[in-house]
Amino acid sequence: MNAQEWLAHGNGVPADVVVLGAPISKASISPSNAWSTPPAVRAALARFPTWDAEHDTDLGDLTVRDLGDVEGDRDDPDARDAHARIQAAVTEAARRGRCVAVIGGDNSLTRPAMHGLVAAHGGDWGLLTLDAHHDCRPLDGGPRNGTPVRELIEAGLPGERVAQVGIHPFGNAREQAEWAHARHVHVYPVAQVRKAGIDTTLATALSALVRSGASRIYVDVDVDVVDRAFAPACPASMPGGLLPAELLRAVHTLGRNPRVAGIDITEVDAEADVAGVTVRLAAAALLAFCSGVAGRPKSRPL
Ligand SMILES: [Mn+2]
Repeated sequence: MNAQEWLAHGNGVPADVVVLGAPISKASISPSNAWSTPPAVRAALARFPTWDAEHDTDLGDLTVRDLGDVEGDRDDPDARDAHARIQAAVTEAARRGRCVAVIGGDNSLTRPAMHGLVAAHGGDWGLLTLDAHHDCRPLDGGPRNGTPVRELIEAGLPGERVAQVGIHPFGNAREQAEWAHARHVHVYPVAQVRKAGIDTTLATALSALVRSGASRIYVDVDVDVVDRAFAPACPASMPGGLLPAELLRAVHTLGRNPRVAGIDITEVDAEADVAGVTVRLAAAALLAFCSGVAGRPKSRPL
């Protein structure tokens, strides 16, 4: 059984991981066909086995459920209606399983997806982003793929319950960095990952969120956090980003963390990919997260 078959045939109730596609790209600041990515990621899973040798884990032991794709925004003037559909679908998905994994789609889906989880579970949430950007742009143009973190904070998420790993030195206007800093967002630039290592950086970021009161954590993976050489299908990826191995290690660690109840993988435009490099990385990230979930300490609730 390959990973594509594993995902297609999974029907666990409740599932350990519920997968949902969010094919949207109308809110993208740069031209993007990220709507095309969820089916491309599912197809790329056929390239992978379910066996994770590094962690001695077979994903076949994990119950998974693919709910398919939410209706996207291709036929709509903007992403607003699709955002509402994504939020409702994530709330429904959260009732069917322990972790929800949303495959985008552009990064604007992070606000409705996280709100969908908060609506399902309540509690004190934190947000951890793996992203080259703060995504704290002003909201005068409405929700875009550069605004979800600002939207979430302005809707009530305390800034100190946001941790951003992999911020790129040339990824943001000064105003956005200052906006995040003024709200006490925990920022871990890519240089810090390079110096301290991804494990230490992630442990520091997670403990900052917990110290700030987060009992549940939502993870936003914007694949443009990865170096453009390895993420050519992301409109805003740049040279000098994280390495694929660092991203995969990070999402595995996050999957293992019992506080993590949701993840999204965003910003890949499958139509702009080169040799399947980025889509296959997104597929690998989904599998690494699932392998982490499978490795959660058994004595603690998922
Ligand atoms: Mn982003």
